[in-house]
Amino acid sequence: MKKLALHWKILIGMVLGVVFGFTMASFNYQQFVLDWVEPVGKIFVKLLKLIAVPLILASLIKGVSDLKDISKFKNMGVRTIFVYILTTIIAITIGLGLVNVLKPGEGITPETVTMLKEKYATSGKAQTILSNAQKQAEAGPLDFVVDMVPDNAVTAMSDNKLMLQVIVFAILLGICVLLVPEEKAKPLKDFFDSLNEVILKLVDLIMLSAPYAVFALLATVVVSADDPDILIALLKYAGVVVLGLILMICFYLFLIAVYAKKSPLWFLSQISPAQLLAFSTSSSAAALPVTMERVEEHVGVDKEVSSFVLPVGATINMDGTSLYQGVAAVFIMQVLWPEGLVFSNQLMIILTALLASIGSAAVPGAGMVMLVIVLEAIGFPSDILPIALALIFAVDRPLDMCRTTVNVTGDATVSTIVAKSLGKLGAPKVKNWDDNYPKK
Ligand code: DAS
Repeated sequence: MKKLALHWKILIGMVLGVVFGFTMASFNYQQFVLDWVEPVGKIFVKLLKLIAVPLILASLIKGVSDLKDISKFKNMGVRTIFVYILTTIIAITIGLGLVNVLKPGEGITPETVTMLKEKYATSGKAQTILSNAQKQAEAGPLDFVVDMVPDNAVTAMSDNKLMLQVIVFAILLGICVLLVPEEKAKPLKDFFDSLNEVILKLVDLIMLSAPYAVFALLATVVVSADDPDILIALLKYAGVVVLGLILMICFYLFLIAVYAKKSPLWFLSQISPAQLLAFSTSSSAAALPVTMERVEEHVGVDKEVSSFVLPVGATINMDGTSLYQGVAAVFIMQVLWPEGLVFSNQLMIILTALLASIGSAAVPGAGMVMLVIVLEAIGFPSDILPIALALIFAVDRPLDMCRTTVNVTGDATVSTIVAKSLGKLGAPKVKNWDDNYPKK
């Protein structure tokens, strides 16, 4: 029997995980899942994060040093940042258009607001998000640039949240490899070349456990979900976010068909393992090694492009997050602060959600922390911020899974388009999905 493709195995793992989660919850065995099943998912995410930094370092240094000259790198950098900003602005605009037309906030009754306020507004999670957001808000306008510059290579590589510092360090090193005489640079280039290959093989190895890991991750999400009545009250809001995210995926597929001249369905099937991991882990950083492996080996994007575009995208390009922030900010105003629904605030949301998505870390729940920045920027009353968070908290995790999937899809799309524009989009290195994976 033909071996089942990896993405089908992952999908089956996810479905079984959801079924298992609901079954265990119906028999009140949530704690069993949290004690004995959740750790499997946590180990898997830790392994993926473990290889993210060395993979970025190796592939970026190799990618930059493979460029014939620095002007090519500059050219690629400008195109990448331009397309990233453009897709993010389009994402926010789609979100704002939908939330203003469909008005999900108008269906929320005062009783629902009271119920959510009592349940979440004083919860530790809401306070944590507020305090994290406060730290972000106190930062100066250029602090995020200063934070990008590493002052210690080891600490930069020790914390996934400092991924931008690793990228800056790797780019500097890669440029210097270009500048020193070939015979001096060769040993280092060869080292990072082989390190990159070895780590990509490690990605393949880790991915063999993906179906079991997503089973654990999805079962955990299901047993940790909130009471269905709250989820139902927020269904219209969640539906508007998901509809916007689906439109964003359609926009990406349009770009793949028109600019990259590739079949959208083929493209989706090639990157689907990365999307499924993004969905299961709610972390672009955790999915990054798989996104890089799929885009390089299964889509055919040259390493010179993917090694730069994807790590940068995982940290600063979050189209799904920015769309969600646009919808959430207006939804919250529709329920709690209708007087704030003026056109100038909508324009301000576009600017601040763009900056907030750049500043959001590629980890679960980051988008909600930065949403507070967006709300504060439009003058949302700070005394009801905890209630605003309480309003959307119950459905944030499933929406985070969806928006992270769009974040990853956007990065893969932009890397394919930039590669095509630079003549660096070739044939996939891997024909069949399992060519990569160690044979039994
Ligand atoms: N979970 C974040 C990511 O990894 C996105 C978000 O929180 O909005 O992309």
